[in-house]
Amino acid sequence: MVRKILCFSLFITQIVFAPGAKAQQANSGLHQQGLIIWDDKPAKTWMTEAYPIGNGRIGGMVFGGVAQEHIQFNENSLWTGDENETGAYQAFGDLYINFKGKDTSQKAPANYRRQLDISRSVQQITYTDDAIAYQREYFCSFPDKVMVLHFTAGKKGAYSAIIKLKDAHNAIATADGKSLQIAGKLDNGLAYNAAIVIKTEGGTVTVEPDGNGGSQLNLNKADGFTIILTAATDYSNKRSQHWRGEAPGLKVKQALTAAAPKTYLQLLTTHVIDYQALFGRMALNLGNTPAQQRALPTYKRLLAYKKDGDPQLEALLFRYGRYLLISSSRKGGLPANLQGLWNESNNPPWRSDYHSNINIQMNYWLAEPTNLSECHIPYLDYINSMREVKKESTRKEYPGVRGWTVKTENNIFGGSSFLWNTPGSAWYMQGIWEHYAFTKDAAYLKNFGYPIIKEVVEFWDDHLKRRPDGTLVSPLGWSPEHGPTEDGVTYDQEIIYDLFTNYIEVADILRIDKVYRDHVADMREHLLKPKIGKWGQLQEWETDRDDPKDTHRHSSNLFGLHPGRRISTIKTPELAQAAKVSLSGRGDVSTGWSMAWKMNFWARLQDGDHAYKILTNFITLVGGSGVDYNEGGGLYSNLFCAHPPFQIDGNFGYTAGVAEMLVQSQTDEIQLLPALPQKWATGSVQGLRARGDFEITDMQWKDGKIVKLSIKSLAGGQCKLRVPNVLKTVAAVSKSVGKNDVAYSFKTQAGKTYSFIAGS
Ligand code: FUC
Repeated sequence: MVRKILCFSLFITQIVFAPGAKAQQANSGLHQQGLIIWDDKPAKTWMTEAYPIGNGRIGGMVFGGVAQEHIQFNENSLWTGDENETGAYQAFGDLYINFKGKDTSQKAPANYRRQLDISRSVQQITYTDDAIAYQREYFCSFPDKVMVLHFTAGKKGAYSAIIKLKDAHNAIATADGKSLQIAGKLDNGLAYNAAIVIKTEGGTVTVEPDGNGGSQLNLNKADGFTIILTAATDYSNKRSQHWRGEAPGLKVKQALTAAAPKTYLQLLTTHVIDYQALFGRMALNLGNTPAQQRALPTYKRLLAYKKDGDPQLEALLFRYGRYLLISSSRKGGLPANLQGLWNESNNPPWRSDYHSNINIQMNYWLAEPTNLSECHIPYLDYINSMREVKKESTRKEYPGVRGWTVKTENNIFGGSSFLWNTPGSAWYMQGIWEHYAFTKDAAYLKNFGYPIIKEVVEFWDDHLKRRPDGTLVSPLGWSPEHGPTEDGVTYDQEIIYDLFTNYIEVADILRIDKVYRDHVADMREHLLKPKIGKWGQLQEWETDRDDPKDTHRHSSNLFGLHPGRRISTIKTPELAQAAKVSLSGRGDVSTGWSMAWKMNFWARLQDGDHAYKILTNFITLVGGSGVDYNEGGGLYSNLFCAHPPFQIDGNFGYTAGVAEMLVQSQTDEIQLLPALPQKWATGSVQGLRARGDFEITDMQWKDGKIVKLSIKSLAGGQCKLRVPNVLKTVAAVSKSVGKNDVAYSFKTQAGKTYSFIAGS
């Protein structure tokens, strides 16, 4: 399913521990490339200031205090609930390192620096205290299955601390040699276990009581130390095993036994190589920010953005979405939830769950276009793992139907709550289709994708209501999350249209089920079609009742424009125009994910300047408590998207939106620079992917015109391009020059790269 793709190698070299001038130089290099988020003080709040690290399964939020280091950590299968109760994603625990003799009210020293280097997925903290230079370096390793925290100092014996491991439920920490462990069971019987081991240079470590019936570690006069943390539960994504697998204590022990003998540098190198194999596949340049502004702490940079703009911050935020996906969604694990995998509460907003009416889908819009196909797999596996339990719950709600669908709120055991979101599973199928559309992996499509798509089609085959004139409507739907419940809601109709389209294409590609394929094509033909209403809008309901003043955050009636592919400015200009009218009515300011979706809509409407306007609204520092969503969305100083509160879909949707502004391929052609805003008149991108298994290995543009272009065809086949200006090439191409753009079509061979330059 997964192949190796060209890797733009970045910086494997170790940076932060280079002393003085060298470290500054290295940091300025990263600033120049837009690869650093940083702050000049420790984090006070989890949601808005702490920085995330993660390996797709274990995640940490780092506070970086001088007197006390606090790392709140998670493991993404720690859930309450079961097949019936939704439950909630849980916090796992906290690691505290209380440095002795420091005043906790102490201000950060003047040269304090806390930074997240997203080129290597490493967090670094440096400061000088009492004339001693301190350095910390943290990361979460996917290959080694551990979080690693490394402390060094400019003076021998500088570190004395009390180290505590705190369970977020009620287990006490027990000690075993130089390690601490927490182990327990949630009410649903899910067993969990986390442990740390400490390795020291010089000094001593002793175990002592923590005053709460458990143990803590007492570190004395170490020159430096490394803590290795890991966590696990006995969750398995197999219903046939009642959602339970290997004991977590065993998994924890195995990971620690394997990681502990390795040197810090070995662990770091393995991690950076693994991470960069994904992150390094893409590069983006949208213009330069003056060096002084670029070097500001991120929260100040966000403030300066409103006045001075900052193209490198815009590109950094694009990269950050990729960083967050790699950190929260890795092959073999669970998909990114509403908060990715970072969660400090046992009662988090919306359970930090999997919402099926926009949120989990939006989490994955960036996966294929931004060259992270492997990170898409957890979502697809999740869908697969839910099938059997969803079939049962669907049959209870809709007796006699085949297939399955979902409610809005979902956990990891198939349990769900809130209302039925009947097109939810059909929307999931778009993810299953897209993975094929981008990779052309026919074995995946046949063995994995097709059976799932078919059963969801069968659900609609049984559930759709046939009117006397033959029109098919989805019964009693609800346009999220407002309006009446009634037949033929546009949200439902358009998602079903998309599902049927995907099914028909899959059956054609695999040359199977011809009779059923024709039946589905006939059903698609009879679906109630989108309508244009009295103010020129794309109707949200069959009845023309849309309110032009409705600024609701959901724009579900526009699904056919994005992420669907029925509506396009080229093929269906009237519907595209109606979508534009509706979208304009919704306004430009909203909650985080809503604005991210609007960037994507405007990009699909080929209006780069409007997409950019939304993008600038999205880049707004949200202050206050950061939880009141009537205040509008934006970003916190850690660049987490503020719904508010923190919700990660906006980060992912932003990255997808930028990709959509530069390359689109949802129709049968690849459009380059379809929605380039004037502000990005000159720039370059490497590594975006297009449907048909093409990679835009290099695209450079100047004054809105492409000057250099290389496209790699990984699967062969016809390549159809639509570009803003005439190009020169040595390949045999057919060309047609239009009013606003030029279309090219040429045959490609698998593995070959095709290059173009501006010309006539
Ligand atoms: C949907 C949205 C809310 C929020 C929640 C998690 O219900 O309407 O805005 O994002 O999901």
